[in-house]
Amino acid sequence: MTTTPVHIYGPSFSNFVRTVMLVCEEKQIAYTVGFEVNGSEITFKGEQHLNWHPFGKIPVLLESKTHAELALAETASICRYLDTDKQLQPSNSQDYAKHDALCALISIDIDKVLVREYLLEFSFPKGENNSIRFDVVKEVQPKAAATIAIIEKMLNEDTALSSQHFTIADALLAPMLHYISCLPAGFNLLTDFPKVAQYLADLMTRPSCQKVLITKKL
Ligand SMILES: N[C@@H](CCC(=O)N[C@@H](CS)C(=O)NCC(=O)O)C(=O)O
Repeated sequence: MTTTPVHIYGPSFSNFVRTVMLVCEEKQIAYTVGFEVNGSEITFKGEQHLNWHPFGKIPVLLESKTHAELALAETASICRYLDTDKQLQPSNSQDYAKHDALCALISIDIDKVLVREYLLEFSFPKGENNSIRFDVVKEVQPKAAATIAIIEKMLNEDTALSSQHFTIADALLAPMLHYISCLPAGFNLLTDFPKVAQYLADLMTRPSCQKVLITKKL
């Protein structure tokens, strides 16, 4: 692809930034990560960021080539771009399409419940004096558990997740599940879902996951 490292704009604690980091690790693509680009801090949701991503989301992949500069938004699209030899995606066209749909389900619906509605209340609490609103957590918990149950069901079926081959779908899901597994007892929903717990344990044997999925703070 390129000898100059790609840059992943965004903080390394973000689940989606971690997804791109995992893909870079798996593919041995050199990368840097953070809000600093070429020595300058690029303000989150500032003019430059909004030029790269109209909704000011992260990550944005930045790549400099001799003749062109690329700023690419949207995690799954970034991952597909980096996966030039398609090693992280099924080759059969139907399986390829199903994997693509799975990536959308994970990055839209699963992320919405597990990260936006559940995990973020622990990491960026919105209660008084920045305290965790346990009433909010308790209200969302059944929905979050139902979402993990959907993943458990997927693991019983023939999906890209259940294969032994690491895919972009795994890279999308692993950071979310890892953060859930780091929650205190009673909130770590994985304990009720043995297949999901085993799936994460298997992923955590990979050097990429051991390197990227480290801190507990989202
Ligand atoms: N559809 C986007 C979603 C990315 C996203 O939601 N990123 C979060 C951080 S993990 C973010 O930018 N949050 C800030 C915001 O929504 O304003 C993608 O798949 O890349």
